[in-house]
Amino acid sequence: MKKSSTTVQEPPGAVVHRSTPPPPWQPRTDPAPLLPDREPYRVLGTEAAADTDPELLLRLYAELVRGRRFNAQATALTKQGRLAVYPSSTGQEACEVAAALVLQEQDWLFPSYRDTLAVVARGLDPVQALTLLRGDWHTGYDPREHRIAPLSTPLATQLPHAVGLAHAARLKGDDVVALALVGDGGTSEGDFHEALNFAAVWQAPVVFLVQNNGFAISVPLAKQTAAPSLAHKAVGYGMPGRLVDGNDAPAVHSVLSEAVRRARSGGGPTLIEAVTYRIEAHTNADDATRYRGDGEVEAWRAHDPVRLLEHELTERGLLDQEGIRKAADDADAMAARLRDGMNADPELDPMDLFAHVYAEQTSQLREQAAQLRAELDAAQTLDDAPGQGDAR
Ligand SMILES: Cc1ncc(C[n+]2csc(CCOP(=O)(O)OP(=O)(O)O)c2C)c(N)n1
Ligand SMILES: [Mg+2]
Repeated sequence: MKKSSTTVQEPPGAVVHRSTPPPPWQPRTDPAPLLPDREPYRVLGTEAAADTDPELLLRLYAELVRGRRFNAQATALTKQGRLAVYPSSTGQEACEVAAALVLQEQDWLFPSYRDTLAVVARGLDPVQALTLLRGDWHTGYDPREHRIAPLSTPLATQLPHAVGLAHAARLKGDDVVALALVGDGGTSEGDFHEALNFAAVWQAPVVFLVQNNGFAISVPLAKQTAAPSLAHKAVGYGMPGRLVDGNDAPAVHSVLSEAVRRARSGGGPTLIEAVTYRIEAHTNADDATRYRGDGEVEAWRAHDPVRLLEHELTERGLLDQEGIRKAADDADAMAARLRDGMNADPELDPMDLFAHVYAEQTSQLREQAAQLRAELDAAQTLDDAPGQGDAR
């Protein structure tokens, strides 16, 4: 069949679209160096272990042993009614300890509710560190004095704060790095996105450490994200993503140190995913047997951060039975001090509930404060009345 050809007549004044190639395109930064390695970085059991400073290994070991003991003691205090709630970091001690050790005094730590150990390893008094979880008084310490932000319960809200502080410090010319800790579940929050986006755009001196402990309460990672790894998320923001074995203390210390160094020297933020496992339940109020099997827990117990480092140190003759006992004794002494501190009833003024919340109190809070004041005064009058003290 003969093809008919038609000629389209352009109406007068019509814009004729001619296909021309768009302006040349290329990625704004090369994504290859931002990508995490295929395997989490490890030091223990590899050649890198021999290059690690023995003094650092011993320091890490002592802190891990104290950390393990701290977790056990804090959990016991919940059973004794001395602590309202405790989210244990048993199994995650390597991340906690390394996070505290890589920071300099002028730096800032932004912890979540699971990071009491990092806060204590940074030097905060353990009783102060547990004040919030005892439910006694706001944060329990002065964040500015210790350069430790409050232990954040609302997920990921500490991340934009860390970025803001780091950016402000840079604008002022202060030598400050912010290290922000967050869980795997926290990476699904909008605050995570906003923090990482701003951090990269501003090249803020901030490091994000995601402790991927496998769960957000009962939600496993597979239901949390379809990303190849949490570290891969970094690439979308234009910062490097690093993957590390979160139970290998010198490995976490090394990856964190490098990121902190980079941030300090103006190289911008890093996202680090530490692959670890939450050995205990989410908190003492959770029953983990309802959503995971013993086999999984046992497999991770065999990759225990304390035993891994202990093995390395004993193999290399840097630690003997006496050293192991000494570390355990030191941890026991810390636990005894913690027990004593937590068993002492704190002197509290209930009116403090209303202080330090708003710069200007709302009318509802003023009303509630007045109501509480009246109730406290009435109770006091009753107490003061002769022979009436026991009548209430
Ligand atoms: C904004 C917000 N949403 C929900 C919660 C309730 N919540 C408390 S802990 C938690 C799981 C968090 O899991 P992950 O970030 O992995 O931290 P992990 O507890 O494992 O350390 C959730 C959903 C919360 N605290 N804050
Ligand atoms: Mg988690």
